Amino acid sequence: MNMTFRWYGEGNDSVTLEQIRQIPGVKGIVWALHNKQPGEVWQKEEIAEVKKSLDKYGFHMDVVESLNVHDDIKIGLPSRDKYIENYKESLRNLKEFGVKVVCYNFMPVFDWTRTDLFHPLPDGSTALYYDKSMIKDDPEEMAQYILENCKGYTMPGWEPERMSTLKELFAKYADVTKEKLWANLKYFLEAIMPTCEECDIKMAIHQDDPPWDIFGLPRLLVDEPSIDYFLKMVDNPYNCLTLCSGSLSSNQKNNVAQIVRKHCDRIAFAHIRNVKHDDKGNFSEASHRDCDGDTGVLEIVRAYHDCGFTGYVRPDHGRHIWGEKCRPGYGLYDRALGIMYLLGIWDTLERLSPIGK
Ligand code: DNO
Repeated sequence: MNMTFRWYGEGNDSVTLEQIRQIPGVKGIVWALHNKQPGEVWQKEEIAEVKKSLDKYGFHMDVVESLNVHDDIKIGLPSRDKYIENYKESLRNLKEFGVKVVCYNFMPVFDWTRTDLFHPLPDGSTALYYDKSMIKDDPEEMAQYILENCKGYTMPGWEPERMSTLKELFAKYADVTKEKLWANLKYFLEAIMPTCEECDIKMAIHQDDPPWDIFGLPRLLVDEPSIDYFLKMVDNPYNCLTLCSGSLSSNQKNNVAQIVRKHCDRIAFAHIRNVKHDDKGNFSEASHRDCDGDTGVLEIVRAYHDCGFTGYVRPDHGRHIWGEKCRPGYGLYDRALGIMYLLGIWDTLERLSPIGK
């Protein structure tokens, strides 16, 4: 596995590249141009700036998370073709810098959603938390609540400017049924696949988080059957997954290790994290240690190893521990502990049965 770490960029992250370099085993930085709006072309000079900062520390920049998809593409408006052309141009520019995998999602309106970004845990740390009962409320109320309780941080897709246009966004999505959303995703992927082949860049879709409809908006990639459908819908080796163990495990019926075994050749990027459920169907994020949550981290890592996985991996959301002030889920300490845990399992499996030997 090729271990990576997500970093939000110079001046935009409490974690520094110096610090990341001291986490054993990290080869590359998962990055993005976070100031760009969906639909804008990522210019070569902007990408070159990131490359310069990563080169200083010897990190690769093979994985982008995320090159976001414009709402008009998801909604299927005539203007989508223009945004698809822009997307292709960004891919061509990324290719110049050796980018191999582009993570993205196809969630309407919101990206991932939590109701509490700093939920206290019994050990005195805090973590991201999802309380089902709060989501039934009006999305505007929810957005307001999140903005007031996020301590100045935002989840991607929940930016205050975007939230101020929530009513219009919902109106635009009013006719987008699940079937239409699938068709729009197919249209988008079929349009960009030739560019991906030409650039040797894999598109790696992230599952919907949480993996069920929210606020009446359809969600597509939620379980094994929908993943099967997606991969068949555009059956091309460049149409891949970012398999997110935590997102899928928010639904306890999902068996992530089984999905890994079934589709390993189409997983370009693995997000590994742990969630813990309570009996009301709410969940909190937990340490990466298998027994601290319900995701089945050990079985998942074992499945990747059995499949001889050589793709990119990153630890996903960590708790906020040791008083760290950081982006929700994206501090240094708990993700670094996560890496050591994942590599501990991996190295043991490798010792017992080396991949390729
Ligand atoms: C959450 C992340 C997501 C992910 C996007 C991919 O922490 O995994 O925000 O980056 O959904 O487009």
